[in-house]
Amino acid sequence: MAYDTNNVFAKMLRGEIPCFKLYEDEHTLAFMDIMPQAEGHALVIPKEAATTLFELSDEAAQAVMRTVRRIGNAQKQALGAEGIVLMQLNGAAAGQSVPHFHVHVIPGSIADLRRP
Ligand code: DGP
Repeated sequence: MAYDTNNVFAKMLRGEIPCFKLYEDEHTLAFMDIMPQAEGHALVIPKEAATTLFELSDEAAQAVMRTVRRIGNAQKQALGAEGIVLMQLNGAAAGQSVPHFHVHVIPGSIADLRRP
């Protein structure tokens, strides 16, 4: 699937729209989710233009998971979270709404997540 350069996370990476930034390095950006499922709900994205896991390079996947672990550790420290839920949707059929690869990093338990 062709990458849509006008998606909201691509605009964020270009600095065209603001976000509550938590962490940034050469390959990744982490920021607060605008529609949090729980307190501290964060998103981690690669800077690489990838729509889903299936377009993501191995290098970007590794960098994303390194940042996910960093954010999860920060959530444990800052919020006292005992559990961290990771969620990652691929394709509109899975419910993915923003077509730029992202990992949800959510403090708490799967049992507490808001369901549609
Ligand atoms: P998904 O359903 O996995 O594609 O989740 C997309 C998430 O992106 C959803 O939890 C809300 C979040 N989101 C959408 N637009 C924005 C935005 O403009 N800013 C931020 N911070 N998050 C957004």
